Amino acid sequence: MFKKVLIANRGEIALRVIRACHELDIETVAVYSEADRECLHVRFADDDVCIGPPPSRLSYLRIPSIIAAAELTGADAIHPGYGFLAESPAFAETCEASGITFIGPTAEQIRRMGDKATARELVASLDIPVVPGSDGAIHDPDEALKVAKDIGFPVIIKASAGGGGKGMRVAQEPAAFAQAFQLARNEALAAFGSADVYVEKFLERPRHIEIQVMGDRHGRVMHVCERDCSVQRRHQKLIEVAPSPVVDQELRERMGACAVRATQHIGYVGAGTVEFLLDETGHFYFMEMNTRIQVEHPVTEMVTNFDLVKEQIRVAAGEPIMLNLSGNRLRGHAIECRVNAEDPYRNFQPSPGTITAYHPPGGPGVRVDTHVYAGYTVPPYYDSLLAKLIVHGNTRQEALSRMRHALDSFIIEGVTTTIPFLRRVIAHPDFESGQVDTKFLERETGLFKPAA
Ligand code: MV4
Repeated sequence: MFKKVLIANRGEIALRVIRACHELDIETVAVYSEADRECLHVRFADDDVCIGPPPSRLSYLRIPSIIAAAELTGADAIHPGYGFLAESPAFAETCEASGITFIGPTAEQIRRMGDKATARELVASLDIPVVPGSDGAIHDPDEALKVAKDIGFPVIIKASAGGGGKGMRVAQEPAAFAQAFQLARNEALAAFGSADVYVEKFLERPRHIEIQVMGDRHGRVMHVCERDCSVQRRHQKLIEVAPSPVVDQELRERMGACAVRATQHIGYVGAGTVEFLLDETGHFYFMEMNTRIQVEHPVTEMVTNFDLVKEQIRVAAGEPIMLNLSGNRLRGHAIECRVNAEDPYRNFQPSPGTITAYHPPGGPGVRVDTHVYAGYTVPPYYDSLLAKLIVHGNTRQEALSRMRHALDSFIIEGVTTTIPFLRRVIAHPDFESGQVDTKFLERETGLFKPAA
């Protein structure tokens, strides 16, 4: 097992990883920017190194500084968390070249799934359903239009290097195609340095269902239940649940088997997520694979009792995976709300500042993953996640009720938060009944205006 793990991240996920390491009797190293001196990850780690000025490209994204910090402190492994360098093949490669274990998949595995057009082709070759569309990236606008007419409108044009909604355009009809195609290519080039795009049939009201997977160095891959992340705003997830209210055991096993097949095919090691779109008729389609631990991993932990971060560390050290859903029945329902320092009634504008009062909710089935405390100043440089509020209940009704009351008793003063907005979404009849798709928040424009 590792002796000392460096956490190349900040915020709640850095604390989450430190906790897992300490439970495994592994020492920890925090890295921090000049804006993060007062952060709890610095306090809780056994060792810490300042890696540069506040902007992340000069600190949390600077590979040489992080490698130097690991060498200086004698860390034998690095956990990247999510965001920052978590899906950087160059970082994974540099760690390995420096004799430090990257806690995650290999650079090659990150690369193969990072290109969405080739990932799509790869899984299609394994008989995993993909939305009808082009074979790989497509460069010529006339050829692309021909493909679009073949699959039928509306179509969606997506950046191969994309993800998170950038470089994506919908064309409702042939007349709108040429312009949408050009816009998607321009945006892809600007955002990712590659103009490669591919074309798919556009599904009007899909749900976003993702399967958590874990692979070990012995060639075994397990799936660990789905999450339903259909409540999103501009490709930012706001609320995630496990299990999905619309996925039964039969569908779970079919989606899980597909996720495992894709993951196993590339010899994947570590935690990963295979994302699917699920349409109104119950058909599912591979969308992309994320090669990291995700923000919403706690909902899976709550319904399975598996510690996904500990397992990531164990498999990186060469141990066989322990978690195996078959036999371990899912218990109850979990819901996560992401609480951000943002003003939902001003277009989710970030609201950095000092937290003057803080009291988290508690009680049975309530978990708060956070790095904030009274007196903490939320810096303007990073994403505005303050806390993840996760509840568990024996039934979905119990989980919903717990979430409502937990949100009501979550006190954060001094910065504007999304708590009142989350309360309204949770109370919405369509959320309560589980009738949400990826267009839910777009339709419910009333939620974005302050309550009368
Ligand atoms: C789609 C789609 C409909 N049809 N693909 C959005 C993010 C990117 N990863 C893929 N996305 C979508 N792909 C087809 N063929 C709708 C979306 C989409 C979406 C997906 C999941 C969650 C929220 C979303 C919001 C808008 C669009």
